[in-house]
Amino acid sequence: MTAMETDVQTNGKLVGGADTMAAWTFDGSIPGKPVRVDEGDTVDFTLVNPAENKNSHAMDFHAAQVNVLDEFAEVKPGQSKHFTFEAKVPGVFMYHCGASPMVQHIARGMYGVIIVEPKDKKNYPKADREYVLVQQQYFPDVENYGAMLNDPAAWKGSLINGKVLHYDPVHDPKGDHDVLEAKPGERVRIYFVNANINLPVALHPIASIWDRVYINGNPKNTLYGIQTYNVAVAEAATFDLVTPKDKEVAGIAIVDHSMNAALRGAITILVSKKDADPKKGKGEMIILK
Ligand SMILES: [Cu+2]
Repeated sequence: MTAMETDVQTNGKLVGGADTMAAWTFDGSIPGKPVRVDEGDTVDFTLVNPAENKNSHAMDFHAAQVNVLDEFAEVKPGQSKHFTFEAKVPGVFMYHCGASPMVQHIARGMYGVIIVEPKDKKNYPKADREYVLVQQQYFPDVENYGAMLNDPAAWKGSLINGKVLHYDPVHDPKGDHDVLEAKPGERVRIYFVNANINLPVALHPIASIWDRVYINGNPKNTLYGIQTYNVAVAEAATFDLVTPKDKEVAGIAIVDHSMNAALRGAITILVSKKDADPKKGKGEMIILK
C-alpha cells in the first residue's frame, strides 16, 4: 500500500464542513482496500511513503502479533517498510496508521479492514452477500487533534465508508447513493469496524434482528438473535441478518443507535428486492463506492 496525502470527498458539507477532507489515506480511498486472507496465511506487506508526502506514516494490522517497534514503526517520506506476519486468529480486524499523533492519522482516514477467513466453518453458514462498513468520526478541522480528543463540539459528522449518509437516500435525498442490496431470504453478512476516535457504536438493524453476531468476527464467539451490539473503539465484529423470505423490504436501516451518531450520518440502507443487483455484495463490491 501507498500512504497518500490527498483530498477525499466526504459529503461533509451536510454537517457544516467542506465537501472534501484534507485526508491521509492508504492508496487514496477511505477506508483503505479490504485485505482478505485465510486463517494461517502469511501476509506479505509493504508500506510505501512517497517522498512528496510531508508526514511519516505506519501500518498497524490488528490481526498481527509482531513487534510494535519494528513492523509497526514509522516510515519517513521517501522510505518504505516491508514485513510479513501469519494471520493466526480468524475474524475481522481493523488496520490503521500508527504514526504520531495517531488520533490525527486515523481521523484523517488512514484505516481499513482485514478479514481473516476462519478455517472452522461450524457456526458459520455461507453468506449470500457480504458488505464492509467502517464508521469514523468526522472532524472538519483536521489540524486540531487536541480538539478531537477534548472538545465534543469538534465532532461534526459520522462517516460510513468515508462519507456522511453514504448509503442513505432517505435522509439525504440529494446525494448520489448506492444502497446495499439483497434478495428476499438471503443471508447478508456485514463486516463492521469502529474506526471512531472516542465513541463506541451501538449497531442495530431497524426493522430486523441480527440473526448472529460474531464477536471480533470469530465464529467461536457467536451470539444469536441480537437487537443491538456495542462495538468498542478499534473493535470489529461480523453481523448476519436474513432478509424476509416472503416479501420485499424497501429499507432495513443499519444504524448506530446512539442517536448523536445516527443523526450525524451513521445510517445505511439495505434494500431487499427480487431484482437485486447480482454484483452487489460480492467480490470487489463488498465495499460500495
Ligand atoms: Cu499516517
